[in-house]
Formats: sequence, C-alpha cells, structure tokens
Amino acid sequence: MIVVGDEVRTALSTGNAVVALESTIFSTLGLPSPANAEALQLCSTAIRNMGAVPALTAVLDGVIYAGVPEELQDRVLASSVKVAARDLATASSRRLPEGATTVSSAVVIADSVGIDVFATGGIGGVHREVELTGDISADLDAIARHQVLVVSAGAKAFLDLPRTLEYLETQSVPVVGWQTDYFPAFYVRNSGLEVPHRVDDARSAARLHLSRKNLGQAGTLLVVPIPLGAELDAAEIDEVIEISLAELREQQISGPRVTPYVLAKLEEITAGESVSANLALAEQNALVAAEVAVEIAAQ
Ligand code: PSU
Ligand code: MN
Repeated sequence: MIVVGDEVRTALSTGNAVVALESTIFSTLGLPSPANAEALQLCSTAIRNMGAVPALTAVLDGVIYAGVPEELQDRVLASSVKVAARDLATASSRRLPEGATTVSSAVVIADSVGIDVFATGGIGGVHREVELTGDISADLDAIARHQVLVVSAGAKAFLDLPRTLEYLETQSVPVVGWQTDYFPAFYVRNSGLEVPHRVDDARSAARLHLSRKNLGQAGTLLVVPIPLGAELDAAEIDEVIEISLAELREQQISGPRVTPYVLAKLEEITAGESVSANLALAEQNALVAAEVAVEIAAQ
C-alpha cells in the first residue's frame, strides 16, 4: 500500500507541483551523517522555494510512502536497507521497519501516485566490466517504463558512462542536457560524451515530458551539471576511483557494497570535498526539478 503524505495529496489534487525524492542518497548508504540530514533539508527547501512540494519516498513499517511525514524522516536518515523496485513488494508484505528507496523504486512510486518529476544526485547505470558481472542498475529500466521526468547530475561516478548512454538509447529514454550538450559526470560538469538532446529552460523540459506522455512513452532523463564552484578535479576523481575499484577486486567485494566503499574513499582523499560537491549537485537538481514541475503544473 502506498500512503501519500497530506501535503503531497493536497498538491496533487489541486494540480500543484510536486517533486519526488529517493531516500538512499539521504540514508547511511548515501552520505555520512550529518551531511545526509543537511542534504534532505537543502533539497526540500529548494523545492519549496520554487513553489513545489517535496515528496520523500521510503518504506517505514512496511508502509510505502510518497511524502514521508516530517516527524518520521529521522528514521529514513538512519536506514541502511536499500529497497530497489524489485524489493518494494516484499518490503511492504514483510513490514520492513526502515527501507531507503533507490531511483528505481522511487520512480515506480512516483508514477503510481501521479507525480511527474523526480530528483536525485546520480542514477545507477551500467557498471564497468559489465561483461564479467552483468551489473546494470534497475534504475535504467525503471526510467524506461515509468512516465516520470528524472533529474540527475548524470550517473554514479564510477560507472561505464558510454555504455550507460547506449543502454538508455536502446530503451528509448531521451537523455536531455540542461543547458549543456554533454553528459555530466557527477562531480565533474562534462564527461566529454555528447547527449542527443538539450533544453535551456524549464518550459522546454516540461513540454518535452508532456509530449512523451502524449505519445504514450515513458521516462526522460534530464541531466544537470554540478554547479561551477562545486566541481571537483576530474583527474583526481578518476585516480581515486581506479584505486578503489582495484582494491574492491582484490578483496572480492562486489554488489551493493561497492558504492559505499568508493564514496568513503573519495571523501577521505578529497578531505570531505566530495561530500560538499554531492550536496551542491543534489540541491541544484532539486531546484531544477521543482522549476520544471511548476511548468508542468501550469500547462
Ligand atoms: N548515486 C550515488 N550514490 C548512491 C546512489 C546513486 O552517488 O548511493 C544510489 C541511488 O539510490 C541509485 C542507486 O538509485 O544507488 C542505484 O543502485 P544500484 O547500482 O545497486 O542499482
Ligand atoms: Mn547493481
């Protein structure tokens, strides 16, 4: 069962703008405390300042929320269980105490309650060495199947970006650069890979989403580069990622433990700058998402 928060329900029924949020990014799996709480605060405030309502998604005591009530949000921050789209039904039926949604589950929830726009930091994608592991995030298929506009700063930093773009093309997901012709690389504004489409304002993004809907097609990926002042050094990031991935291979660590490992390493080596960068891009994505949601609501 999905419970829609009071404020979100009112906004949806009166045709006002809503932006859905995933919760893995705000949990212990995404950002270290207290940066996780700060990130949730920054994103929620950015969305409100634009005139939209934030809808934090999560699972609490088996209840799937679209709009976690504020008094329960601390439990989401403390969560350490990742709930992807495949896990939603069991999380609910087994009454999972605290589950953090990923992009894939959040997009399923948003679509089923009629929320058009979703914001996150970075989506999952095709992993490097996919030919050995077969690891392709369920985020990609979820975006391809659900009528939600997903706003992100690209994909997680250590993925195979060219293959991620190929996969999105295969799935007919338009990747749209926000004021850019290039796919951003999370901590870095430009990966050097071109995107097939570009929009320069919220109205154009809203129109694109609505025409996808009219065609009976599903999700769109709007990619927003990290703000200029918050960008990290591409060479340094690459080096840390290479070292982390080699260490993971040596220790035979794979699957869900990869992301927290790489993020912790990046935080250590950049002396916390990677965390500040993550906050800055998440806030900016929330802001752009809210701007587009307001335009969609106005059309
Ligand atoms: N990007 C990050 N850190 C994360 C995630 C994305 O920089 O923790 C989370 C998001 O919730 C995304 C999920 O939906 O990882 C994808 O996980 P997987 O690769 O297991 O599908
Ligand atoms: Mn995976």
